[in-house]
Amino acid sequence: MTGITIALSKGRIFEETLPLLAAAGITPLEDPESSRKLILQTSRDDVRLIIVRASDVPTYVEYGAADLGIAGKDVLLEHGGVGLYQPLDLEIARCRMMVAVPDGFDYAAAVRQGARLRVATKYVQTAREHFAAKGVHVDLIKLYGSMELAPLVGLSDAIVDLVSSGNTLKANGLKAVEEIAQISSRLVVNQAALKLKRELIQPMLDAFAGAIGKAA
Ligand code: PRT
Ligand code: MG
Repeated sequence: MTGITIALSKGRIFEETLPLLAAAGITPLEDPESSRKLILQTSRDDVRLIIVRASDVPTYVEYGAADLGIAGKDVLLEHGGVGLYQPLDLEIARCRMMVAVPDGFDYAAAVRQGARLRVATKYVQTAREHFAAKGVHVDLIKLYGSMELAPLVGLSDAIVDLVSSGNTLKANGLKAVEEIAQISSRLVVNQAALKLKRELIQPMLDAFAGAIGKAA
């Protein structure tokens, strides 16, 4: 393919990416929420979008199945970012990766006492590094979603999850006790594609860079 393939997930990343794409003259010809297509043509003959799971974006770009992708820092931390060039923080889909526990749980005391904590999360690698750096002993339990449920049914003492408004924690009787990372979405580029298709990719990077922070 001589054109450019951009991998992104539907939902909040797709929505918040639209103004950035528009700045590069790219308008999707279909809406991924209503269309079942996974390859979307755009207003530009030389650009197509592929719709993948948020956590799969780095994989498509790493192997060159997509030239560019847009992925949350959470996903990139967990993936490791091997083989990916990350030129731009797009400042979209912002949130924080936090440690959270039930309202009545004294996290600071548990840490002080050197207690061994069971932590449920989708972000096993990132959580392992975080707690190791703090010298906190943890048993990590891998989940694929709805982490907030785990402490409520005795699966874990704590969770590591993303928090934006805090409403999900609150609704489930949980509180955030520690920040692991500030999260926003990044543009990722396949390193070989950047060399081979620079005349197509560079103007796109410039257009995205010029549009960051200007969307509503
Ligand atoms: O949904 P799916 O399993 O396919 O994948 P995904 O959940 O990774 O995708 P998606 O589209 O939900 O999220 C894509 C990216 O958006 C993530 O990788 C983050 O970088 C970013 N993002 C920003 C968020 C949030 N904010 C967010 N609040 N991703 C998830 N959440 C969830 C969070 O996990 C928690 O369950 O929203 C809930 C908390 O929200 P508040 O507002 O109640 O605090
Ligand atoms: Mg989701």
